[in-house]
Amino acid sequence: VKPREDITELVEGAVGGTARAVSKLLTIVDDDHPAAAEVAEALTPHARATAVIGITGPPGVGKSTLTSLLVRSIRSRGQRVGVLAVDPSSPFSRGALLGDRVRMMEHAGDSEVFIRSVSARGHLGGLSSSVPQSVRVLEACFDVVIVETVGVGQSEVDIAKLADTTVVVLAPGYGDVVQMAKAGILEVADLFVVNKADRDGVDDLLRDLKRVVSLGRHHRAGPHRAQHVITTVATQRAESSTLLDALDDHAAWLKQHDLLTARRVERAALSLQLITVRRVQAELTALAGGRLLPALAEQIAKGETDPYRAAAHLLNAMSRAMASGDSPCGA
Ligand SMILES: Nc1nc2c(ncn2[C@@H]2O[C@H](COP(=O)(O)OP(=O)(O)OP(=O)(O)O)[C@@H](O)[C@H]2O)c(=O)[nH]1
Ligand SMILES: [Mg+2]
Repeated sequence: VKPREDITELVEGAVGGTARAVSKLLTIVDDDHPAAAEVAEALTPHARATAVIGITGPPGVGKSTLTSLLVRSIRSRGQRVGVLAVDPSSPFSRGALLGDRVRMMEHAGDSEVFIRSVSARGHLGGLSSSVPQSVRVLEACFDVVIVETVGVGQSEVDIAKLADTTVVVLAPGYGDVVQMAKAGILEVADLFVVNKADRDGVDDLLRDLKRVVSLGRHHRAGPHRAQHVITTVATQRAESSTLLDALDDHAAWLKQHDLLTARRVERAALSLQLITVRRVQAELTALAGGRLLPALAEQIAKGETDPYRAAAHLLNAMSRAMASGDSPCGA
Protein backbone atom coordinates (compact mmCIF):
# COMPACT_ATOMS: atom_id res chain seq x y z
CA VAL A 1 0.00 0.00 0.00
CA LYS A 2 1.30 3.40 -0.95
CA PRO A 3 1.42 6.18 1.61
CA ARG A 4 -1.31 8.79 1.29
CA GLU A 5 1.06 11.54 0.08
CA ASP A 6 2.16 9.33 -2.79
CA ILE A 7 -1.45 8.83 -3.84
CA THR A 8 -2.18 12.56 -3.74
CA GLU A 9 0.94 13.20 -5.80
CA LEU A 10 -0.04 10.48 -8.25
CA VAL A 11 -3.53 11.96 -8.67
CA GLU A 12 -2.07 15.41 -9.27
CA GLY A 13 0.33 14.00 -11.85
CA ALA A 14 -2.49 12.16 -13.61
CA VAL A 15 -4.78 15.18 -13.65
CA GLY A 16 -1.85 17.22 -14.95
CA GLY A 17 -1.53 14.91 -17.94
CA THR A 18 1.13 12.34 -17.05
CA ALA A 19 0.13 9.07 -18.72
CA ARG A 20 2.27 6.97 -16.39
CA ALA A 21 0.44 8.40 -13.39
CA VAL A 22 -2.96 7.66 -14.98
CA SER A 23 -1.80 4.14 -15.68
CA LYS A 24 -0.64 3.61 -12.08
CA LEU A 25 -3.93 4.91 -10.72
CA LEU A 26 -5.90 2.50 -12.89
CA THR A 27 -3.75 -0.36 -11.62
CA ILE A 28 -4.45 0.61 -8.01
CA VAL A 29 -8.16 1.01 -8.70
CA ASP A 30 -8.27 -2.52 -10.08
CA ASP A 31 -10.46 -4.84 -8.03
CA ASP A 32 -9.56 -5.46 -4.41
CA HIS A 33 -6.52 -3.26 -4.17
CA PRO A 34 -6.45 -1.83 -0.64
CA ALA A 35 -5.40 1.67 -1.78
CA ALA A 36 -8.41 2.07 -4.13
CA ALA A 37 -10.38 3.88 -1.44
CA GLU A 38 -7.57 6.40 -0.99
CA VAL A 39 -7.41 7.02 -4.72
CA ALA A 40 -11.17 7.59 -4.76
CA GLU A 41 -10.86 10.12 -1.94
CA ALA A 42 -7.96 11.95 -3.59
CA LEU A 43 -9.99 12.23 -6.82
CA THR A 44 -12.95 14.00 -5.21
CA PRO A 45 -11.53 17.56 -5.45
CA HIS A 46 -10.83 16.92 -9.14
CA ALA A 47 -14.39 15.95 -10.07
CA ARG A 48 -15.58 17.80 -13.16
CA ALA A 49 -18.21 17.57 -15.84
CA THR A 50 -16.47 15.27 -18.30
CA ALA A 51 -18.44 13.75 -21.18
CA VAL A 52 -18.60 9.97 -20.84
CA ILE A 53 -19.53 8.11 -24.00
CA GLY A 54 -20.35 4.40 -23.98
CA ILE A 55 -19.90 2.37 -27.16
CA THR A 56 -21.38 -1.11 -27.16
CA GLY A 57 -22.72 -3.72 -29.59
CA PRO A 58 -22.15 -7.31 -30.72
CA PRO A 59 -18.62 -8.62 -31.37
CA GLY A 60 -17.03 -7.48 -34.62
CA VAL A 61 -19.50 -4.75 -35.65
CA GLY A 62 -16.73 -2.14 -35.71
CA LYS A 63 -16.81 -0.62 -32.23
CA SER A 64 -13.04 -0.18 -31.99
CA THR A 65 -12.79 1.18 -35.52
CA LEU A 66 -15.52 3.70 -34.69
CA THR A 67 -13.87 4.54 -31.38
CA SER A 68 -10.62 5.24 -33.17
CA LEU A 69 -12.47 7.46 -35.63
CA LEU A 70 -14.16 9.28 -32.78
CA VAL A 71 -10.87 9.78 -30.98
CA ARG A 72 -9.52 11.36 -34.14
CA SER A 73 -12.37 13.84 -34.43
CA ILE A 74 -12.26 14.71 -30.73
CA ARG A 75 -8.52 15.29 -31.01
CA SER A 76 -9.04 17.59 -33.98
CA ARG A 77 -10.96 19.82 -31.56
CA GLY A 78 -7.94 19.84 -29.28
CA GLN A 79 -9.60 17.84 -26.52
CA ARG A 80 -7.88 15.08 -24.55
CA VAL A 81 -9.41 11.61 -24.63
CA GLY A 82 -9.30 8.61 -22.30
CA VAL A 83 -10.50 5.26 -23.66
CA LEU A 84 -11.44 2.27 -21.53
CA ALA A 85 -11.89 -0.99 -23.46
CA VAL A 86 -13.83 -3.31 -21.17
CA ASP A 87 -13.22 -7.01 -21.71
CA PRO A 88 -16.40 -8.96 -20.95
CA SER A 89 -14.70 -12.34 -20.78
CA SER A 90 -12.85 -13.82 -17.81
CA PRO A 91 -10.31 -11.68 -15.97
CA PHE A 92 -7.61 -13.82 -17.53
CA SER A 93 -8.50 -13.62 -21.21
CA ARG A 94 -6.63 -10.96 -23.12
CA GLY A 95 -7.27 -12.27 -26.64
CA ALA A 96 -9.92 -9.85 -27.83
CA LEU A 97 -8.02 -6.84 -26.59
CA LEU A 98 -5.09 -7.32 -28.87
CA GLY A 99 -7.37 -6.54 -31.80
CA ASP A 100 -8.55 -3.36 -30.09
CA ARG A 101 -5.00 -2.22 -29.56
CA VAL A 102 -4.17 -2.77 -33.21
CA ARG A 103 -7.36 -0.94 -34.27
CA MET A 104 -6.39 2.09 -32.20
CA MET A 105 -2.69 1.95 -33.09
CA GLU A 106 -2.88 5.24 -35.00
CA HIS A 107 -3.21 7.07 -31.66
CA ALA A 108 -0.24 5.31 -30.05
CA GLY A 109 2.09 8.28 -30.46
CA ASP A 110 -0.41 10.87 -29.22
CA SER A 111 0.26 11.80 -25.59
CA GLU A 112 -3.19 13.39 -25.29
CA VAL A 113 -4.87 10.02 -25.91
CA PHE A 114 -4.89 7.33 -23.27
CA ILE A 115 -6.12 3.79 -24.00
CA ARG A 116 -6.50 1.07 -21.40
CA SER A 117 -8.10 -2.37 -21.36
CA VAL A 118 -9.79 -3.60 -18.18
CA SER A 119 -11.72 -6.70 -17.21
CA ALA A 120 -15.48 -6.44 -16.77
CA ARG A 121 -15.72 -9.32 -14.33
CA GLY A 122 -14.99 -8.90 -10.67
CA HIS A 123 -13.23 -11.54 -8.61
CA LEU A 124 -16.55 -12.31 -6.93
CA GLY A 125 -18.56 -12.45 -10.15
CA GLY A 126 -20.82 -9.80 -11.65
CA LEU A 127 -19.69 -6.47 -13.00
CA SER A 128 -16.36 -5.54 -11.49
CA SER A 129 -16.68 -2.67 -9.04
CA SER A 130 -13.45 -1.31 -10.45
CA VAL A 131 -14.94 -0.37 -13.84
CA PRO A 132 -16.86 2.69 -12.53
CA GLN A 133 -13.78 3.63 -10.49
CA SER A 134 -11.62 3.47 -13.61
CA VAL A 135 -14.11 5.72 -15.37
CA ARG A 136 -13.90 8.12 -12.43
CA VAL A 137 -10.10 8.25 -12.74
CA LEU A 138 -10.36 9.05 -16.45
CA GLU A 139 -13.11 11.63 -15.86
CA ALA A 140 -10.74 13.57 -13.65
CA CYS A 141 -7.91 13.40 -16.19
CA PHE A 142 -9.50 13.88 -19.63
CA ASP A 143 -12.01 16.08 -21.46
CA VAL A 144 -13.84 13.12 -22.97
CA VAL A 145 -14.00 9.50 -21.79
CA ILE A 146 -15.00 6.65 -24.10
CA VAL A 147 -15.93 3.24 -22.70
CA GLU A 148 -16.04 0.42 -25.27
CA THR A 149 -17.79 -2.82 -24.25
CA VAL A 150 -19.03 -5.86 -26.12
CA GLY A 151 -22.81 -5.89 -25.74
CA VAL A 152 -23.75 -9.45 -24.91
CA GLY A 153 -25.34 -9.55 -21.48
CA GLN A 154 -26.52 -7.92 -18.28
CA SER A 155 -23.17 -6.59 -17.13
CA GLU A 156 -22.84 -4.75 -20.44
CA VAL A 157 -26.30 -3.30 -19.92
CA ASP A 158 -25.06 -2.14 -16.53
CA ILE A 159 -22.02 -0.57 -18.12
CA ALA A 160 -24.40 1.54 -20.18
CA LYS A 161 -25.38 3.21 -16.91
CA LEU A 162 -21.85 4.58 -16.72
CA ALA A 163 -22.24 6.82 -19.75
CA ASP A 164 -23.92 10.15 -20.44
CA THR A 165 -24.54 8.88 -23.93
CA THR A 166 -24.68 5.21 -24.92
CA VAL A 167 -24.03 4.31 -28.53
CA VAL A 168 -25.23 0.88 -29.66
CA VAL A 169 -23.41 -0.22 -32.80
CA LEU A 170 -24.98 -2.72 -35.17
CA ALA A 171 -23.93 -4.06 -38.56
CA PRO A 172 -25.63 -6.14 -41.25
CA GLY A 173 -24.96 -9.83 -40.65
CA TYR A 174 -24.10 -9.41 -36.95
CA GLY A 175 -27.15 -10.59 -35.08
CA ASP A 176 -30.90 -10.25 -35.24
CA VAL A 177 -32.46 -7.00 -34.05
CA VAL A 178 -35.50 -8.66 -32.47
CA GLN A 179 -33.27 -11.01 -30.44
CA MET A 180 -31.17 -8.07 -29.30
CA ALA A 181 -34.29 -6.20 -28.27
CA LYS A 182 -35.37 -9.20 -26.19
CA ALA A 183 -31.95 -9.33 -24.53
CA GLY A 184 -32.41 -5.73 -23.42
CA ILE A 185 -29.40 -4.52 -25.39
CA LEU A 186 -31.31 -2.04 -27.52
CA GLU A 187 -33.14 -0.15 -24.81
CA VAL A 188 -29.92 1.26 -23.37
CA ALA A 189 -29.17 3.11 -26.61
CA ASP A 190 -29.24 6.87 -26.90
CA LEU A 191 -27.92 6.60 -30.39
CA PHE A 192 -27.85 3.70 -32.84
CA VAL A 193 -25.02 3.44 -35.30
CA VAL A 194 -25.58 1.09 -38.20
CA ASN A 195 -21.98 0.51 -39.23
CA LYS A 196 -20.59 -1.33 -42.26
CA ALA A 197 -23.11 0.52 -44.39
CA ASP A 198 -20.92 -0.49 -47.35
CA ARG A 199 -22.13 -4.08 -46.85
CA ASP A 200 -25.22 -5.85 -48.20
CA GLY A 201 -28.23 -6.01 -45.94
CA VAL A 202 -27.97 -2.52 -44.50
CA ASP A 203 -31.47 -1.51 -45.70
CA ASP A 204 -33.08 -4.55 -44.09
CA LEU A 205 -31.25 -3.86 -40.85
CA LEU A 206 -32.32 -0.21 -40.87
CA ARG A 207 -35.93 -1.18 -41.49
CA ASP A 208 -35.93 -3.77 -38.64
CA LEU A 209 -34.19 -1.39 -36.29
CA LYS A 210 -36.52 1.52 -36.99
CA ARG A 211 -39.51 -0.73 -36.39
CA VAL A 212 -38.14 -1.89 -33.02
CA VAL A 213 -37.17 1.65 -32.04
CA SER A 214 -40.59 3.06 -32.83
CA LEU A 215 -42.22 0.31 -30.76
CA GLY A 216 -39.83 1.05 -27.92
CA ARG A 217 -40.62 4.73 -28.05
CA HIS A 218 -44.30 3.94 -27.91
CA HIS A 219 -43.90 1.99 -24.68
CA ARG A 220 -41.41 4.23 -22.98
CA ALA A 221 -42.59 6.59 -20.31
CA GLY A 222 -41.04 10.06 -20.45
CA PRO A 223 -38.26 11.51 -22.60
CA HIS A 224 -35.36 9.43 -21.25
CA ARG A 225 -33.86 8.32 -24.53
CA ALA A 226 -33.87 9.99 -27.91
CA GLN A 227 -32.69 6.95 -29.90
CA HIS A 228 -31.69 8.42 -33.22
CA VAL A 229 -30.23 6.20 -35.92
CA ILE A 230 -27.21 7.04 -38.06
CA THR A 231 -25.28 4.93 -40.57
CA THR A 232 -21.50 4.85 -40.93
CA VAL A 233 -18.62 3.19 -42.74
CA ALA A 234 -16.03 3.31 -39.98
CA THR A 235 -13.21 2.25 -42.27
CA GLN A 236 -13.57 5.45 -44.30
CA ARG A 237 -11.76 8.46 -42.92
CA ALA A 238 -14.27 10.78 -44.55
CA GLU A 239 -16.82 9.57 -41.99
CA SER A 240 -14.80 11.16 -39.22
CA SER A 241 -17.28 13.72 -37.94
CA THR A 242 -20.59 11.85 -38.48
CA LEU A 243 -20.54 10.20 -35.06
CA LEU A 244 -19.21 13.21 -33.18
CA ASP A 245 -21.92 15.44 -34.70
CA ALA A 246 -24.61 13.00 -33.58
CA LEU A 247 -23.07 12.87 -30.10
CA ASP A 248 -23.07 16.67 -29.94
CA ASP A 249 -26.76 16.66 -30.83
CA HIS A 250 -27.44 14.18 -28.06
CA ALA A 251 -25.44 16.17 -25.52
CA ALA A 252 -27.50 19.24 -26.42
CA TRP A 253 -30.69 17.20 -26.09
CA LEU A 254 -29.65 15.96 -22.63
CA LYS A 255 -28.98 19.52 -21.55
CA GLN A 256 -32.24 20.76 -22.96
CA HIS A 257 -34.17 18.08 -21.04
CA ASP A 258 -32.11 18.61 -17.92
CA LEU A 259 -30.98 14.97 -17.91
CA LEU A 260 -27.22 15.32 -17.59
CA THR A 261 -27.27 15.45 -13.80
CA ALA A 262 -29.65 12.49 -13.68
CA ARG A 263 -27.22 10.44 -15.77
CA ARG A 264 -24.38 11.33 -13.42
CA VAL A 265 -26.42 10.39 -10.39
CA GLU A 266 -27.22 7.07 -12.06
CA ARG A 267 -23.51 6.54 -12.65
CA ALA A 268 -22.77 7.29 -8.99
CA ALA A 269 -25.55 4.97 -7.85
CA LEU A 270 -24.11 2.06 -9.82
CA SER A 271 -20.67 2.73 -8.42
CA LEU A 272 -22.01 2.90 -4.88
CA GLN A 273 -24.00 -0.31 -5.24
CA LEU A 274 -21.07 -2.24 -6.67
CA ILE A 275 -18.71 -1.16 -3.90
CA THR A 276 -21.25 -1.93 -1.19
CA VAL A 277 -22.13 -5.34 -2.59
CA ARG A 278 -18.47 -6.21 -2.87
CA ARG A 279 -17.83 -5.27 0.74
CA VAL A 280 -20.82 -7.25 1.96
CA GLN A 281 -19.70 -10.25 -0.09
CA ALA A 282 -16.18 -10.06 1.28
CA GLU A 283 -17.58 -9.73 4.78
CA LEU A 284 -19.76 -12.78 4.21
CA THR A 285 -16.84 -14.80 2.91
CA ALA A 286 -14.90 -13.90 6.03
CA LEU A 287 -17.85 -14.92 8.21
CA ALA A 288 -18.14 -18.26 6.41
CA GLY A 289 -14.58 -18.97 7.48
CA GLY A 290 -15.34 -17.97 11.07
CA ARG A 291 -17.60 -19.43 13.73
CA LEU A 292 -20.92 -17.63 13.40
CA LEU A 293 -22.05 -18.76 9.96
CA PRO A 294 -21.29 -22.48 10.48
CA ALA A 295 -22.99 -22.30 13.89
CA LEU A 296 -26.13 -20.77 12.41
CA ALA A 297 -26.12 -23.34 9.61
CA GLU A 298 -26.00 -26.08 12.20
CA GLN A 299 -28.95 -24.56 14.05
CA ILE A 300 -30.98 -24.46 10.83
CA ALA A 301 -30.11 -28.09 10.08
CA LYS A 302 -31.18 -29.14 13.59
CA GLY A 303 -34.47 -27.31 13.27
CA GLU A 304 -33.61 -24.79 15.97
CA THR A 305 -34.06 -21.76 13.73
CA ASP A 306 -35.01 -20.85 10.15
CA PRO A 307 -32.78 -19.48 7.36
CA TYR A 308 -34.45 -16.02 7.30
CA ARG A 309 -33.98 -15.48 11.01
CA ALA A 310 -30.38 -16.73 10.74
CA ALA A 311 -29.70 -14.40 7.81
CA ALA A 312 -31.02 -11.44 9.81
CA HIS A 313 -28.69 -12.44 12.63
CA LEU A 314 -25.78 -12.63 10.18
CA LEU A 315 -26.55 -9.21 8.70
CA ASN A 316 -26.64 -7.71 12.18
CA ALA A 317 -23.27 -9.22 13.04
CA MET A 318 -21.85 -7.94 9.74
CA SER A 319 -23.03 -4.38 10.18
CA ARG A 320 -21.70 -4.32 13.75
CA ALA A 321 -18.30 -5.57 12.54
CA MET A 322 -18.21 -3.02 9.69
CA ALA A 323 -19.29 -0.14 11.92
CA SER A 324 -16.63 -0.91 14.52
CA GLY A 325 -13.96 -1.03 11.81
CA ASP A 326 -13.32 -4.54 13.02
CA SER A 327 -13.89 -6.10 9.63
CA PRO A 328 -11.16 -8.00 7.81
CA CYS A 329 -11.81 -6.05 4.63
CA GLY A 330 -12.70 -2.60 5.91
CA ALA A 331 -11.40 0.35 3.98
N1 LIG B 1 -16.53 -3.27 -44.57
C1 LIG B 1 -16.41 -2.66 -43.40
N2 LIG B 1 -15.61 -3.19 -42.46
C2 LIG B 1 -15.52 -2.57 -41.28
C3 LIG B 1 -16.24 -1.37 -41.00
N3 LIG B 1 -15.95 -1.00 -39.73
C4 LIG B 1 -15.10 -1.91 -39.23
N4 LIG B 1 -14.82 -2.87 -40.15
C5 LIG B 1 -13.94 -4.03 -40.00
O1 LIG B 1 -14.58 -4.97 -39.14
C6 LIG B 1 -13.60 -5.67 -38.36
C7 LIG B 1 -13.96 -5.57 -36.89
O2 LIG B 1 -13.81 -4.22 -36.46
P1 LIG B 1 -13.59 -3.82 -34.94
O3 LIG B 1 -13.56 -2.33 -34.90
O4 LIG B 1 -12.46 -4.54 -34.34
O5 LIG B 1 -14.93 -4.36 -34.30
P2 LIG B 1 -15.30 -4.44 -32.75
O6 LIG B 1 -16.76 -4.26 -32.69
O7 LIG B 1 -14.45 -3.52 -31.96
O8 LIG B 1 -14.91 -5.93 -32.41
P3 LIG B 1 -14.74 -6.59 -30.94
O9 LIG B 1 -14.06 -5.59 -30.04
O10 LIG B 1 -13.92 -7.80 -31.19
O11 LIG B 1 -16.13 -6.91 -30.49
C8 LIG B 1 -12.27 -5.05 -38.70
O12 LIG B 1 -11.63 -5.87 -39.63
C9 LIG B 1 -12.64 -3.70 -39.30
O13 LIG B 1 -11.68 -3.23 -40.21
C10 LIG B 1 -17.07 -0.83 -42.03
O14 LIG B 1 -17.74 0.18 -41.86
N5 LIG B 1 -17.13 -1.52 -43.20
MG1 LIG C 1 -13.29 -3.85 -30.21
